[in-house]
Amino acid sequence: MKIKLNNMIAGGLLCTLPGMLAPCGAAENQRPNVLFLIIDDLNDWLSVLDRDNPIRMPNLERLARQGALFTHAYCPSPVCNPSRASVMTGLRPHKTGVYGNKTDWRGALPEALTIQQYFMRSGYYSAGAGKVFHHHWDGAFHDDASFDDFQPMPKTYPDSPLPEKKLNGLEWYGSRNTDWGAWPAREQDAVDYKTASYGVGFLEKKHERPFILSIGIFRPHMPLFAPQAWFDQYKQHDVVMPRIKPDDWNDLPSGAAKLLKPNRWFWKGMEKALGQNPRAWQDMVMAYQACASFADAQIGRVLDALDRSRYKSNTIIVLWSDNGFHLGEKQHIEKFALWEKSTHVPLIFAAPGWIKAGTVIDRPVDLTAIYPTLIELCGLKPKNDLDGQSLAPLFANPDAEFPPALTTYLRGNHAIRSGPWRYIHYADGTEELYNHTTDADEWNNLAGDPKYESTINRLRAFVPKNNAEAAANMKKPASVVNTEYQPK
Ligand SMILES: [Ca+2]
Repeated sequence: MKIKLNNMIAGGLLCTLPGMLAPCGAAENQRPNVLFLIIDDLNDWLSVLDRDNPIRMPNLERLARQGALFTHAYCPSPVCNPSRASVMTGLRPHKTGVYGNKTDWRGALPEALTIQQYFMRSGYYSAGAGKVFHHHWDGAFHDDASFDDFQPMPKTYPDSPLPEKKLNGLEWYGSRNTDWGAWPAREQDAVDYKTASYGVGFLEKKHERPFILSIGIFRPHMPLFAPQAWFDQYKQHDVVMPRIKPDDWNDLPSGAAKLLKPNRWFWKGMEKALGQNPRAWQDMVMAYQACASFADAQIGRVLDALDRSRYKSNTIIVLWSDNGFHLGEKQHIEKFALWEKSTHVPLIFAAPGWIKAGTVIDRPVDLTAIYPTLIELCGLKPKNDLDGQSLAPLFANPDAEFPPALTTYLRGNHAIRSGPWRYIHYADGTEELYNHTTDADEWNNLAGDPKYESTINRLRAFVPKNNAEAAANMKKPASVVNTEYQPK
C-alpha cells in the first residue's frame, strides 16, 4: 500500500507502522483534528454499502471515496445508550453492566475516560452538538465532562400529530415515538440542521489547539420527521420495501422470543395500523428513507464546511451509526435484536494522506475499535484498558487478521460476526446460526444441524464467559413529563 506524505504529518515526528506513517510524538499543535460524526439508528440499507440499496446517501458515498469504508461493521450493542457508552468509553457492555437504554452509564463508570476526555487530557479542545451520548429524558444521559462546549438538541417532534394523520383517524399515531411525516416546513428549523450548523460555524473559526468536534445527527431515529423535500426524493407508489418470510419465526429458539417479547410493540402496532390504512407500512418505510437522506444532507453540510476550511488536510474523520434498524425484516420494527438489521452499521474513516482513498474493508469489525484507532491515528499515548483494538492494520492490509465482531444486548445475550457467519448465543443457552453467503436475510437458522457443529464450536469460543451484573438504571428526572403528544 502506497502512502502519500502530505502536510498533515510533515511537521511531526514520523514513526512507521506496517505499511503506514503515523504522526507519533507530534507536538500538540501539530496533531490532527478529529471530526467525529455519529448518526442515530442508521441501518445498512444504504447506497454507500451497496449501489442497489434504496436509501440514497451521496455524502456518505463521497466520504467513503475519500477514505476507508468498512462494509461489515457492527455495533457493540443494538440500542443507543449501551452502544454509545461502549464506543465512547471503549469498554464492552458485558464488562461494565451498561446493557439498557435506562442504565446510568456514568454512574456505573465514574472513572472511565471517554474518547473526548482522553483527547482533552492530550491537549485537545472538545466541542459537540446534537445526540452524542444517549438522548433520553431531556439530556439526562449527556456527559458534561466530555466537552469544553456543547449545543444540546432542541425538540425533535411537533406539538401534535400532523393534520393528515388526524384525517387518517389512526389512534396509533397518537404516540409521537411512532409518528412520521413532513416536518418542519423550513429546513433551518429541523433539529439536525441546527446541529450541523454548529459544526459548520465551528469549522469556520480559527482554533489555536487541535480539536475533536463531535456532531450527533438524530435522524433517522424515530419519530420520522424530515422536511418535505426529502420525502419528494422517494415516490410513494414505488417505495422499495423490505423482504419478509411469513413463517420466519418458526425456527427461532426460546432465547430470541424472550429477548424480543417486550420490544415488538412497533410491529404489533403496525399490524393493527395496516387494518385501517393498508399503506401505513409503506408510508413508514418511505419516511425512514427520507429521514436517512436528510441526515446524509446534514453530514454533507459539515463535510463541505471542512473542505472549505483551513483544517481540510489535517483532520481525521470518523463516521458511524450507533445501531441498525429493522423496517419489518424478521417481522420486527426498531432495533433491540441481535440480528444483522439491528447490528450492521456504516463505519467510515478518512485521513488525508494516511488512509488510502477508496479503501474497502470487508472484515467484520465492531465499533469498540474506534477509540484505540483514533488514539493511534492521532499519535496519542496508548490507553491499555480498552476492550477493542486499533483498525490500523486493516488500513494497511484490508485482509489482515482481526478479531470477530461482538454485539451484546442485555445480560448474557451475544452475537458473533465472523466471515460469512452470524452466531447468536442467548442467555438461556439457545442459539442461532446464519450463513450470509447464501442467506443474507437470516431466514434459515442452521443451529442444531449437525453439519455445522464444528463451526458453532469455533464461534462459541468467542462468546464471553463472564457477564457483569446489570448496572443500576437512572432515576427519571422529575422535570420529564411524558413521551406522548401533549393533549390540546
Ligand atoms: Ca440509536
